[in-house]
Amino acid sequence: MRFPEKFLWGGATAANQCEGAYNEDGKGLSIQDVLPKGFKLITDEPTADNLKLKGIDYYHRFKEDIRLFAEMGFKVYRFSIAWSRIYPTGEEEQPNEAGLRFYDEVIDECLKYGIEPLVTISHYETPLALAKKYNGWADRRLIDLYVKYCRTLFERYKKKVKYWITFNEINSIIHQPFMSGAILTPKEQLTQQDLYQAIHHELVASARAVKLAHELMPQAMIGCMILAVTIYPLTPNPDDIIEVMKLERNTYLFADVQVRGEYPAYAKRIFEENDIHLNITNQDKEDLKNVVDFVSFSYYSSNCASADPTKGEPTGSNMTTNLKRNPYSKVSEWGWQIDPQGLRYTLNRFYDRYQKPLFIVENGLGANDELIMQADGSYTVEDDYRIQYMNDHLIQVSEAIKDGVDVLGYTAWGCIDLVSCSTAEMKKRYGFIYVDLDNDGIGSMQRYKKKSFDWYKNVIATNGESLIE
Ligand code: BGP
Repeated sequence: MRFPEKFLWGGATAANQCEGAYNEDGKGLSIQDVLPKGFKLITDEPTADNLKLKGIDYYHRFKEDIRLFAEMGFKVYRFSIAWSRIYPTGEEEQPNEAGLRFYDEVIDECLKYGIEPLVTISHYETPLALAKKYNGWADRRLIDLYVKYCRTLFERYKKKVKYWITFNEINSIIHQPFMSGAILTPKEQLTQQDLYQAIHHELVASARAVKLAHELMPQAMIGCMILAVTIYPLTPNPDDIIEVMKLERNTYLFADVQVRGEYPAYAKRIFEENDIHLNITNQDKEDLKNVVDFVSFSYYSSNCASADPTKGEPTGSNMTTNLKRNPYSKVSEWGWQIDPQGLRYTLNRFYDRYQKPLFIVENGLGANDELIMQADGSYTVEDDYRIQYMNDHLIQVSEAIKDGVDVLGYTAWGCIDLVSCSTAEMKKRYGFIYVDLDNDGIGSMQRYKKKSFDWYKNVIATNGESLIE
């Protein structure tokens, strides 16, 4: 058996990339509603060219979508709750009942099919009002507002939701302070002091959410979520090895704090050398001791790094800094390097470091799909490239399991096509299900099963035995 009997197979989405209905039923604006082109903040009002305002109309079609997930045999479905549906500005006294009711329905729909909900509490969708009023996570007051929001969710869904994630890709704030941290100060002007103080606030907020979850839901499992920036040295030059070690710490720092309950030893040097003097209260230190139950992460690709910035060819990735191409890796249409073994490596590195259960909550191939008509008149996408990508990555997951790594599950990113995060376009598709909507926002929104739909269904039905080595 390649995978444990209870392995949680499934898929993942995020509210801001699929729901649409950006101003329905009392929802407030989120930072995503003003990001029509991806990361860059151009205006602070919603504009018609923002595909996320309509999304894939999941808000009105989630029943059909979850039925399709159930047809594939999903055991788990990861989705996020839009904070601004529950607290439109983040600061209301009472939560928005219509927002809570929507997620009641989503959760009930999952449970109807025996699908375990896995809820991301904050997936790049802080209420815009908190960005404008407080400069987002740069302000300590966000901690209490987030914990209040968590309490509302835990009290409402505690009988139905066992798996929770506090912040999506929490370490991405280093690269994208607005999208990840709702910090309006442009990245170029943001001091390391303010950035790391904001990071500290998020880490404390996450720990307090863990504490509260354990109090209110003793059966629950609550985890952190890390963007796995997997890096190899460009050459065996020891300078490159040390460079990789330093860059990895941009990622590990976040998991180290959330898993071990305190800042790692190397943080001291990072802070000293960057003139960072954090305001860490005694209460913060106590709060940080509430550590997560599992470590979840996204993995799409790996990169190389060199101590010499003139060496190697840059990858151009906007989620990482100064990374280089690996001559041994293939590249996706969007320039993301493809490295299935990197997933085995990443799983082992996390497990060696933490000995906590791991959850792969994002992985997949963003590609330009073509809908074609078959002989019987029905439509599909022949996405053999996606099948290959996932097959190869899942084989490496099974290798990691053989290595002894405890892997709770795997949720394929964008199991239904949705608006991309980094480029806010529709044509970068990840799904097993095609959605008829183009980059100009035109299309019927109709859903079609791709070839990978039946392929994944079979992988789940055979618990991974159908994968090809
Ligand atoms: C992660 C995000 C997701 C997602 C994915 C793919 O960083 O957590 O929200 O979209 O990346 O990225 P993209 O949509 O840019 O291809």
